[in-house]
Amino acid sequence: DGSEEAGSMAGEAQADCLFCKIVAGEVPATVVRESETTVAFRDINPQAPTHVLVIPRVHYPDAGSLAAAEPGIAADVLREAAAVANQEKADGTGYRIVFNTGAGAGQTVFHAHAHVLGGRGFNWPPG
Ligand code: DGP
Repeated sequence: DGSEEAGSMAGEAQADCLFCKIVAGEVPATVVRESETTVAFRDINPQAPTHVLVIPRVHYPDAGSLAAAEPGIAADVLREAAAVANQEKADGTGYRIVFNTGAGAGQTVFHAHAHVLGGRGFNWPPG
């Protein structure tokens, strides 16, 4: 009925979201890949020789809500994550794709993102 405020509509850019600002080019980032629906850029605090974040251009707070609303774009994020690993030559030795979901799991930026980590070995269980 048009009563929903524009700023709160699903998938729309959020004025206070750091990753929406990176998508818009308002905050600089070292972009390594782009697609129609995603942007991939280096993490500012790398935890491995390859540490790239793949984000959807649309705003959803986490990977699960993205997948529920936009399954095609969630698949794009996964495909781009694998393409980053290949581009970084991290796929030969194995790499890790991580979606921290919720503060208790270490999520600090509430715009869905995949961490692509590679270039070293990884332990299981994770910390
Ligand atoms: P998470 O903790 O899963 O929400 O991951 C958020 C990641 O975002 C964290 O590894 C650090 C990274 N990060 C935070 N601020 C910036 C930024 O301004 N630029 C870049 N490139 N990465 C950022």
